[in-house]
Amino acid sequence: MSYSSLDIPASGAQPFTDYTRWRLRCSDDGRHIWHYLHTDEECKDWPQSDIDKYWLGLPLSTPALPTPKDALGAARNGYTFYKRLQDADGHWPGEYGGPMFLLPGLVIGSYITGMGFTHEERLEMIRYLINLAHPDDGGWGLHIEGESTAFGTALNYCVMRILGVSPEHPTLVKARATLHKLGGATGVPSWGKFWLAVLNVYDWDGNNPIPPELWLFPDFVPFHPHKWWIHTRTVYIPMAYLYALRFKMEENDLILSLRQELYPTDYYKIDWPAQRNNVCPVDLYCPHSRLFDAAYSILSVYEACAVPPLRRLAMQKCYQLIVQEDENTGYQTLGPVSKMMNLVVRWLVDGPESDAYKRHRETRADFLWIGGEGMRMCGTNGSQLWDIAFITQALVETGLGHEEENKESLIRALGWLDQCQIQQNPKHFEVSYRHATKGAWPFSTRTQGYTVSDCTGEGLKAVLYIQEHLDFAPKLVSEKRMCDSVDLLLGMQNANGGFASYELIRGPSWLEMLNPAEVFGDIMIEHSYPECTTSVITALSIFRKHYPQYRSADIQRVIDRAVDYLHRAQTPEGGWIGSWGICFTYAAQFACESLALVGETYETSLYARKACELLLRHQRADGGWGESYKSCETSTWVEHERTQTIQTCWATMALIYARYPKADPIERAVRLVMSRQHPDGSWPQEAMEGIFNKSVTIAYPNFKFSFTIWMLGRAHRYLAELKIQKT
Ligand code: LAN
Repeated sequence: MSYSSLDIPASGAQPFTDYTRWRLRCSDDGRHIWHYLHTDEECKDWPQSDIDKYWLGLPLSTPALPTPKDALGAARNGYTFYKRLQDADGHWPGEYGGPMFLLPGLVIGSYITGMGFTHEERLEMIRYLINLAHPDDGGWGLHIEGESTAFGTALNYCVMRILGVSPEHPTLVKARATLHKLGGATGVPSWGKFWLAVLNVYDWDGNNPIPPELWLFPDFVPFHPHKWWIHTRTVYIPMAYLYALRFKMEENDLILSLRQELYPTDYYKIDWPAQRNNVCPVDLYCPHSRLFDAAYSILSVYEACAVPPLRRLAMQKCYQLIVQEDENTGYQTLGPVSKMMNLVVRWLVDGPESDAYKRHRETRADFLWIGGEGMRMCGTNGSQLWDIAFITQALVETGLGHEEENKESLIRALGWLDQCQIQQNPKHFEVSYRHATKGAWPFSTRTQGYTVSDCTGEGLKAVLYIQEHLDFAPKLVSEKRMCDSVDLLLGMQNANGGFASYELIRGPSWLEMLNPAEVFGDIMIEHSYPECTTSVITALSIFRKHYPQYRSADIQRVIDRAVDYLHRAQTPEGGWIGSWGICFTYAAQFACESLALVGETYETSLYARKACELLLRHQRADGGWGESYKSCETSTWVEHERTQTIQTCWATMALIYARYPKADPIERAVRLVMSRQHPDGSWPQEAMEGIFNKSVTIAYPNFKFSFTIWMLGRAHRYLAELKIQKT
């Protein structure tokens, strides 16, 4: 298959499609699919909703609300606006973009397997890349806030070309010059080398070995891949399969041309084996260790004499794991990278007529999102559970949930939370090395179906808040189902007392020295994370208040050990390093909440006091806080050039949880957050909120509603309490 060439304007400022024709449909268990309507008739039958308009960046006809008199009034206005963005099924859809290495997998994988895009999707993906090209040098980075890298630039260059853009388009002329300045595509990191090799514009000899035979070792071997972090192993399974085959798509004119365009030197004279460890310095976050180099020299020798029957057996095992993963997740798979790699394998083995291919095509749409700048690929099939869990807790805690006009919205949200809980273990459970899922809440949807410790914690809390605090709420989630969720959480504590993301830590920490991805940190094994740990502590603490008889001794023991971990994880300055949100402000909010639930506050605990003092040292003259994502890269506080509303909310929530005794810093933060609110109750989008693998930012645009509303409502109550105490 090839896409026809397109005549593309130089600027992406104006949409390439008619934005009044895009519609988001949420179906089943919270699937998000954007449709483009072709006729006026269709548009009349399916009018554009506020949700569509908001996410497309079109103006909403929202009235200016009465000027809020106090923080609670501002929170109320915030929810009056945000309620419009709730889907009929009860959840809040949203964009989940940020990484710039996802669209390449989507487009290259689709190109290879002959899976087309609609004309409108193509146009808006191209526009997205035109808009996201770095304004100075025209390249693309690892994520939307990062500087241009060889990875981002080479791979997104291919995307534009595959989608039909001429190499003479000004965006590509500029990007190509930047790529050549960075040394060309030979310097892309290993995941880029993989995709380029599959596309047949990079030689397989330029890749370090990815032997599928690792899966044939007995499970107890310390480096067995089932002990790796689940994202890493899930990506390496289809990679190993395709590496073993040295699969590459057939040559065509575009490929021959890309071989000229991507390299400053003659493609046919490149010394490929010498490129295996060639990574452009700008791209490099996690350099290879000596152990890595030694292990890969051995693997390279093995590669030259790999035994065919063993290799076939290993490939069979990988294929079987791929099928199991597809079936376990309704073809969503764990994430967008493995999704597209699994598709290539299923296309190769099962063929384009197979059911697997069709299911992959259907679910590919779940990862596409159209926003103001064009169409992007999301980091998962959405952040549905994560977003609904925060806003519902915020509504209950601020008291807004008790207000008549919000009751129906909360009941709908509870309905969504109820259906989202996973009630069985995966179809292929132990055989595919999965952790139990019975009782869990996932990050996105039930069908995607992965247990995440903190998503389970926050999901359980959200249900408890609504069902136990709102007398009008039905008890949709039974006690038994909450106990399932508690059982699951109790079983997820690591030996160090902390909680990891999807599973228990399975592998030894020295495995991190074998991280082959170069651009990400800490991806080889699970680690305990302060945020995941604190969500579990808070969930268990709140659960036992309502159900004190259930496994109380186990809960107590787990909480004690988790709090001990949290104490140990605090830095000497008084912070916790956030791994999934930026950064110290994010982690402080979670940590202070859990400390407070076990009775540790500013007055009673040195840990809470140090946390407050650290935060106060960073409060700015305007009353807010602002941290750059570089805090996560360097594990030290790096100021952002602008104060960030959401981080201001996280820091203030931390102070409130810790019961910081002075009103002034909280009042100043409240004023800052109120000053940023629009007259219709909404807040503008600011910098990226989330992070993963130390180096990649990711968007949580719904946070600008949940955490603002939550903080303002809580601050209102807390400041009133402080006043009473004073008098
Ligand atoms: C996420 C998103 C949510 C996040 C939290 C729940 C916030 C966290 O507390 C636990 C880890 C988790 C579930 C998480 C893990 C890594 C994800 C899935 C992501 C950051 C979203 C995208 C990212 C995934 C790895 C992106 C694909 C890239 C690869 C390197 C495979």
